[in-house]
This record gives sequence, structure tokens and C-alpha cells, in this order.
Amino acid sequence: MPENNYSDFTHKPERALAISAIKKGLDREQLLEHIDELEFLAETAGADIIAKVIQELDSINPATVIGKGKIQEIKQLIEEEQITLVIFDNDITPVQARNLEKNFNIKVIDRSGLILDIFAKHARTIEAKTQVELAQLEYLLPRLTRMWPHLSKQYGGIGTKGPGETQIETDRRVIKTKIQKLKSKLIEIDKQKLVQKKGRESLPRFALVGYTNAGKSTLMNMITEADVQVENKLFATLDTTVRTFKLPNGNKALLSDTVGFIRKLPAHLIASFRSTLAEAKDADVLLHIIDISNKAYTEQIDAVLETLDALNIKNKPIINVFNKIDLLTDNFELKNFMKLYPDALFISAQRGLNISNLLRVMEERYNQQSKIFSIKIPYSDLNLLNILYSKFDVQSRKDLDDGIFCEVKVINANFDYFKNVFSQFIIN
Ligand SMILES: Nc1nc2c(ncn2[C@@H]2O[C@H](COP(=O)(O)OP(=O)(O)OP(=O)(O)O)[C@@H](O)[C@H]2O)c(=O)[nH]1
Ligand SMILES: [Mg+2]
Repeated sequence: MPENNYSDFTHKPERALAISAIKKGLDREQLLEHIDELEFLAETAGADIIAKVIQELDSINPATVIGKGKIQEIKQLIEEEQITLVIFDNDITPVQARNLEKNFNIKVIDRSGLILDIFAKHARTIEAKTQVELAQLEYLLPRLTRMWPHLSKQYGGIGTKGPGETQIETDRRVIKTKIQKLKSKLIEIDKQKLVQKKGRESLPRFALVGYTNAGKSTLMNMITEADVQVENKLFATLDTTVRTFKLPNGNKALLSDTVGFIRKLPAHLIASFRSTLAEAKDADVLLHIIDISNKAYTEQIDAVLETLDALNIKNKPIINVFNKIDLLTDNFELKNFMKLYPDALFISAQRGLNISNLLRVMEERYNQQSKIFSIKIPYSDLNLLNILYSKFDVQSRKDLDDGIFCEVKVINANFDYFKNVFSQFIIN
């Protein structure tokens, strides 16, 4: 079986056509933003968008998405412009892709396929590579039949005849076994990460989250003097970096930078990148980095919140950080944003604007967080009960035979003090 034929285009510049087929009456401005984003994704993957087609439809054709007339029109455009790849902004089914490829005689992929390619291209660590491979195989499985035989002439390695159904069944079985192996490998990697994480537990943890290209890695580098790769490309970061830095009070803390989110992140990728995406789960406070210069910033905010929700990490304390304020045209614009988002911070990670203020807010928000501790004070240490009641928020109490059991709410700022005094008596 040839390797990743559907993603071959990442290795040579392609002339691509972008299509967005939508039902009539949808918001046109939003549609244009989506197709701009598709163009940015294509560029990142190494393809030039030569032409863009927006097709408003009464209904989506189940076999080919668009109608016969449009197919002919596009065929002509493909010939005239020597286009080698068609990219749909819509999700298309394997059957639709196969039918369209038969018509156009070139490769047809959708947004998910494109994102998958970018991930494959940018994966560096074993974990990221394994996660991408898993997502690719899951994506490939239902599409296996369309690789053969109608495209066999274009793909060198396949041979002229094209395998029959038996061959496809064998390939399917091989892929399914491989998928299982990759899943087990990821579980192993996860276990190793747990071991590495030990010892870091007591430091305050902050995590950068946000839409891809918002400036998370730039801010990471600014705050922690790390050298995470920064690029004007989508999904420049696919792995997680954790670094220490100092809060204004001089205490050490941890900051993590990880993969960015995007509207409609493909399900296969969410599933296989779950552990990397959920890196923010361990954080005490999240920093949501928003690109203030992007016209679609509100949609991007929503996409990030939806992804956090899908990963079950929406309820963490979040500081909204609007980045790239240096790109705003005037102060008036910034003031308007500040009115709209009174609790947010406004920075430029690149120019280092307002970073000390951000660090101050990070410290404040961390200190406001609290945890509930269960403790049992033996009757021989009853003097500690006074300290407990005078300094902390006792939420429940049970007088047992061998001591007094309490649940105590402690704000992070008082953690060290609490732990020093009650260390022997903390149950959890
Ligand atoms: N003008 C300006 N550009 C910025 C600023 N911060 C980041 N950038 C640029 O925005 C682009 C993306 O920055 P990254 O830090 O790679 O963004 P990211 O959020 O880590 O992106 P992914 O890793 O792809 O999710 C780069 O070209 C940066 O130079 C800023 O404050 N102002
Ligand atoms: Mg990054």
C-alpha cells in the first residue's frame, strides 16, 4: 500500500482551487472569512490557492455536493488554470470525494484532510507523530476504496491494475491492527508523562490556550525565555512545552504552551490529540490568548470555548488576553475593546507591551483560587482547632472517636501556611 497518497501534495507546491458550497442565505461575511482561513491553511500546507469558488445551493447534492453544471464549469477552470488539487471548506463524505475525483480527475480533499496534512507536516516528537498517524489512519479507513483504482494512474506506486476487493479487505485489517498498536503506544507515552510530571506538582500552573496563530508561543517565549518556534503559520506548535518563570512575588511557577485550536477541529484529531489538547487540564489558571487583529476574533473565541468544553476544562479560571494590540490602528479602537471586555488584558507579546501587568493579574488570579482539604485533628492536638477556625474557612465538621474530621477551604495564597501547620493531619 502506498503511504499517505492523499497527503502527497504537502511535498510539492500545488495549484489549488478552494470551494465553499453552502446553503442559500448564510452570512456572507462569515463565509468569506472561512474561505480566507481555508486559504491560510492551504498556504501552510504548501499549496497556492489559484481560484476560489463560492457556491450557494438550495440543497447539497448527496452524491457530488455541487450540481452538474457547476462541475462542468469547475472542470474547465481546472484545465485552464492547470489546477492539481480541489479543497472543500465543507466536510465531504468519502463517497462524494470519490465521485468528484472521477469527474475532475484530480485529488479532492476537505478542510479536515487539509488540517490533518498540516499536523503531519509539523509533528516533531514521537507523541505528536503517533497521534497524527493514528488520526490519519482513522481518516483513511473509510476512504480506502477511493484510492483504487480510478486514481491509480496518477499515483506511481500503485501499479496499473489496482487491487480487488480482497486486497482492500486485507489493507483494512492491517490498518485496524495498526490503529490498535498506535492507541496502546499513546497510552504508554501518557504513563511516562505522568512519571515526568511528578515533582512539579506543588508549583502554580498556568496554561496558554487559544486559536491557532494567536501568539501563544510568542508569549511563552517572552515570559519564560524559552525558544519555542514562532511562525506565521497555522499549527506551528503541536507539542507541549512547559517552562518555569517567576511571578511578581518572586515565587516560581509553570507555564505550558501547546497546540492551538481551530473552528471545527476534525474529530479524529481531537480524539488522538486528546492528551496533548487536554494539557491545560492540570493548570490552576488558563490564559486564553486572542488575536485582537483578526476580524473573526469573536468566532475564534467561541471555537476555543467549545473545544475547552469538549475537553471538559471549561470551568477553570480563565484570564482573557487580547494579543497583538500593536496592530490596532489607533488608541480609540483599543479603548472600545477595553469597554467591551473590562476584565481582559491587552498586550503585545511580540513588543513586550503590558506583560508585567499580565503577570500581576496571573498572580492575583492564582492566589484567589482555592482547594478543599480534608483533615483529621486528633484530640491530643486540639489547640490546632483554634488556628483552623480563626484563619481558615471550615466547611464541615464531624467529631469522631479518634479525632475531629473537617473539610477546609484554603485559598492558594495560604497553601504553604496551611500545609506547614497541618501537614501531618491532611487526609487529601
Ligand atoms: N504584530 C504582532 N504579531 C504577533 C504578536 N504575537 C505574535 N505575533 C505573530 O503571530 C504569528 C503567530 O505567533 P505564534 O506565537 O506562533 O502563535 P501560536 O498561537 O503559538 O500559534 P500555533 O502554535 O500555530 O497555534 C507569528 O508570526 C508571530 O510573530 C504581537 O503581539 N504582535
Ligand atoms: Mg505555537
